Amino acid sequence: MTPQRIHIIDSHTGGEPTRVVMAGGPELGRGSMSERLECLRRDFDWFRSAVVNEPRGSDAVVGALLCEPADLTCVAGVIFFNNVGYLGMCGHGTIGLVVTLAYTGRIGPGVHRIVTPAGSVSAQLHPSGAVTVHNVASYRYRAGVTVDVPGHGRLTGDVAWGGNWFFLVKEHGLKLSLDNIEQLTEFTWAVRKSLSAAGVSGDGGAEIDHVELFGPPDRKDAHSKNFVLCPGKAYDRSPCGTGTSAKAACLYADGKLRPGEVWRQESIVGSVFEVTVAVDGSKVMPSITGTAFVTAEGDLILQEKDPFRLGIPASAGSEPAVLARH
Ligand code: PYC
Repeated sequence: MTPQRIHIIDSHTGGEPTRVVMAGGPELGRGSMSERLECLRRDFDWFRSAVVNEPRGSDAVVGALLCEPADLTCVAGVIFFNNVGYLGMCGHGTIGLVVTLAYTGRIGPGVHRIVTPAGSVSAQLHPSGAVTVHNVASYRYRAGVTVDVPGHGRLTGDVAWGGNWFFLVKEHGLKLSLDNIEQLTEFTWAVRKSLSAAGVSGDGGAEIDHVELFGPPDRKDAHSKNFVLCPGKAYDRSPCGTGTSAKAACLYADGKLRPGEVWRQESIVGSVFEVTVAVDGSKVMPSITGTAFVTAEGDLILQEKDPFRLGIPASAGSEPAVLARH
């Protein structure tokens, strides 16, 4: 029996991996990106698990399924996914996608439109290789929300949208460093569960599935350092594009970031994204700049007899992939 092959290109953006599926993905039809995402979730969730979960991937990998865009002004459509589910938008993943498309010769320096389930974004590939993503409209939804976190006490933060929902915390008493990842992960996971238990949500009851802690930077050229917990309990190695957008929306709302001013956000591994905002009514339009590098190109191979061909579900709780014949 011929094994199934999925052609992929891997990259990292500020340390955070992206795996772009170039060919071999399921047929999702020609609807909107939200409709195609629903089709992927409903009928082909095994594909998500096979691409990003162990033994081929890891909890940190974000997958990016390249789709033919319905809107021909866009260079690509993309659906982002991770170890437990799907992301409306992904900043580091968009930077990785642009660098990947440039690596294949499909695009060159200039501005390119990309359509995602959260809306269209444009990305500028600079001659230097850096990429600026003009992200979706971002805003602070609630300021100064206090929750009880069992074992940790009361904690106050902001709820903001940057393409995903975030709870952003400045006062937490934890050291933001790589040798403290375990404690940071357990703490932010407890925060996420407490938000859910207390009924604290994003607009329209949306689940807050990212938690972001801030502290002083280690780098002299940065304004702040962060730790970002992603939905599947992995931490973002990059400063998180959507998280930095949510941060910029809060800074703007507090009068601490003016349109056009640069904020440099350092990640837990020491990489940096720059963000500026333009204002659109009560929301901001963030532009995130970062760099990515291609790390691998090849085929994933799904052999019929391999009991783990559809991946090992992440411990943070995705459904076991359906072992369908495909
Ligand atoms: O860069 O937006 C981002 C992101 C979301 C989850 C992981 N990275």
